Amino acid sequence: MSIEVLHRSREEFLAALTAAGTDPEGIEAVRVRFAGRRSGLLRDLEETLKGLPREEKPAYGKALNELKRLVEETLGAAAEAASRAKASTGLDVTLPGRRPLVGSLHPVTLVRREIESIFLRMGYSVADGPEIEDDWHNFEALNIPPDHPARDAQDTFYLPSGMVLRTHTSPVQVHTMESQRPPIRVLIPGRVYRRDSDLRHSPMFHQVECLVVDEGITFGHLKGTLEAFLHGLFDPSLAVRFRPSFFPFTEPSAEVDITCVLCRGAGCAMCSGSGWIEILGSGMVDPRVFAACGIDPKRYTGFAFGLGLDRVAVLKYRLPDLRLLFGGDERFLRQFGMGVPA
Ligand code: 2NL
Repeated sequence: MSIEVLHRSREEFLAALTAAGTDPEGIEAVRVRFAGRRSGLLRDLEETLKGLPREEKPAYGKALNELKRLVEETLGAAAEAASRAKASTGLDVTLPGRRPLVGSLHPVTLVRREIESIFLRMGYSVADGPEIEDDWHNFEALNIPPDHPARDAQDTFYLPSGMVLRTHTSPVQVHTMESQRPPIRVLIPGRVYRRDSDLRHSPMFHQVECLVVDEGITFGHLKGTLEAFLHGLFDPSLAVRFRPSFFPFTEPSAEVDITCVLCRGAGCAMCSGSGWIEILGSGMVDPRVFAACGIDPKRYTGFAFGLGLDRVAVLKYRLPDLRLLFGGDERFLRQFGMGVPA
């Protein structure tokens, strides 16, 4: 009768251990249940031994010792198997290595670097500045009065502090003129922000502006610089055309067109059939801007121009949609490699 209990305990133990598999916590639970010092089943069975009639003790004691040995050895083996299984999880040293992902440069970065390289060769320096500006640097110093439409809340992101997200990179030129004496030859690329979002506009876009200040700078210097720049950026056979225009910070001002890079002047959808593409705005720095920045307008003249990098990327890489530049789609981006043709 008591021997029967030992047999049943043995079966129960083996079943429980099989169910635990190689789970270390499951195996530990089985150990506590059967071999635990305080309340394990083996301890209870030993108590039973003490109370048995003398003639039953030898057979029961022998069977109990065998059961103890079995429990001890099987638990040890199971624990060892579990730790081996854990150590080998997920490691197969014969698998081939994984190819590292190689990034690519964003088309706007490629265009920015190309423009920087053209101007660095011409002796310019490259500067940058904060994207959050005060009213003075973004507007007032640039001869944009408080009632000017460019300051309208429709165009400008105002922060609760009264500061603005810069709407152009010009504030960096203002900082440059405030802190440096001419001659100044500086190129300023950066992110700019406007409350504008549709097919052709993104609320954040990229601009490059250029500023030259010295004695005796003329509109001829501006024309020569822009032709050299645009021929270098696109191609030397392009025609460059100047149209009179207006900006609050330059006088005189000119918008600059190039031969349409898609149809080469024949007329297409990109240039609305005109054969020309507007590429930048430019002009001679207004004397009022010099005065605001602490530069003597009687002694110095200068030119400035600005263009959108995103638009240059659309033209150079023949992109069907400006928004491709802001979507972060890897299938689009990886086509640009490191700027080196495959
Ligand atoms: C455009 C027009 C332009 C400037 C930017 C400038 C900066 C200072 C003084 C005078 Cl500090 N001018 N910048 C001048 C003319 C045009 O940009 O259409 N940009 C996309």
